[in-house]
Amino acid sequence: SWFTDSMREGRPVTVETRHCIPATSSTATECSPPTAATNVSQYACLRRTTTENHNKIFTDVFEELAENSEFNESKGPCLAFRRAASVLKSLPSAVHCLGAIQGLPCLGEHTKAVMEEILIFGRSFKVEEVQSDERYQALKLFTSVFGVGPKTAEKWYRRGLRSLKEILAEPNIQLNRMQRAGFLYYMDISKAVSKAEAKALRSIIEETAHWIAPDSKLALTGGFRRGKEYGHDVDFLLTVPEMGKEEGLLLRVIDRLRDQGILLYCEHQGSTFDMSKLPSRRFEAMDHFEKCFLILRLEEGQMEGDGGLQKDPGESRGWRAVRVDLVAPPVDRYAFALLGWTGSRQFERDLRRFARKERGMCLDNHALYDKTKKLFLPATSEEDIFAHLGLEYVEPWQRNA
Ligand code: DCT
Ligand code: MG
Repeated sequence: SWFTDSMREGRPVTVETRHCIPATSSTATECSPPTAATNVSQYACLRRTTTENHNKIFTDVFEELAENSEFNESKGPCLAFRRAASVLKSLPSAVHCLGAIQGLPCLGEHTKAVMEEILIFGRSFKVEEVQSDERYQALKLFTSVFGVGPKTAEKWYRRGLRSLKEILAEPNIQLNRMQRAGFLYYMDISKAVSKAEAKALRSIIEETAHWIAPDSKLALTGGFRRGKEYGHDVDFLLTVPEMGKEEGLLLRVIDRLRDQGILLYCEHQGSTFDMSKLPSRRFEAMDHFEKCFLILRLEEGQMEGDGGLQKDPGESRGWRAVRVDLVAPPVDRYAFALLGWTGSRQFERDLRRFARKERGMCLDNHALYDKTKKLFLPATSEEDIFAHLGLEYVEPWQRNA
């Protein structure tokens, strides 16, 4: 009520903070910036970002605004919101006043106005407007189905469809195989996957791979490698020490998973990787390695000690479905694939941008190319790649940008 009282009386409002010295002039915008703000880089690969996010109240809002911009195909604003969220995630403490973000990169007038709303009112009217928008709600719901991207979601929305039930009831809609699996396992795969579940899957797939190729290696990548407790899927890289021996391995692993009765869905993509076609001129969303997008059946009994399955209380069935991505790069591309698949997406974007803008190099999931020297830089570890880029090594758990 101190706030509403001061508003009524037209008095300026002080937002008390732990990290800023409240200015005597007492407005939300006028407290001194922490010294740390002055040396935060615009590149996520020059920042350390753990899973501990002290500014979730802002970053959640920015991520929703980014998603909305993406639905509206507003690329500029989308990137601006994503970058703002990423910078705030890297801060060592919570922002309590606008003064604290002075000098930080990637925070423009627009994003600052949103933050001011949150600081003063404890909520963002802008994001509430977005959340109550019928189109946003429908597109968010539709794209939450595995296999449904923004284009398909938009098409369904334009046909007047608003709920998943309506889509399933619409006779003229032809779902592809991936979308049918997405709907079939919707309740399970829209539930977060826990670290314990990821570890259980790791053991299962590793055992399967070893049975086929005893010298194969399975690496957990994606969010779990960055130390996240939960994810929307589980990402793995599968390799063998000898070049070329990876060919056909993934298909055999898939067959074996099917024999074990745990393969609920599989979309396999053969390798289209061709070193002679690199460096790629345009940015591609997907790399060219052999991979498969799976839905696996995880049994309660396969969970080791630390925790049961993530499912609704009262759910009696002893298994759940989990989304798994399995990628099989040739071993000489392993370091690049590992770096790329570890993410986060924002960290990867900024690594590539840094390489291009600051080093005249071209980085993707396959290779690092020096455009001045006109040569590919070899790497057997992630450390090698950071070294080529002249960057201090950033540990996976510091890449949650
Ligand atoms: N990636 C990639 N190419 C793709 C898809 C993903 O290089 N076509 C990278 C970017 C991040 C990483 O792989 C893992 O992708 P996600 O599983 O989507 O992200 P995540 O960080 O693991 O998030 P979540 O915890 O929600 O799975
Ligand atoms: Mg993932």
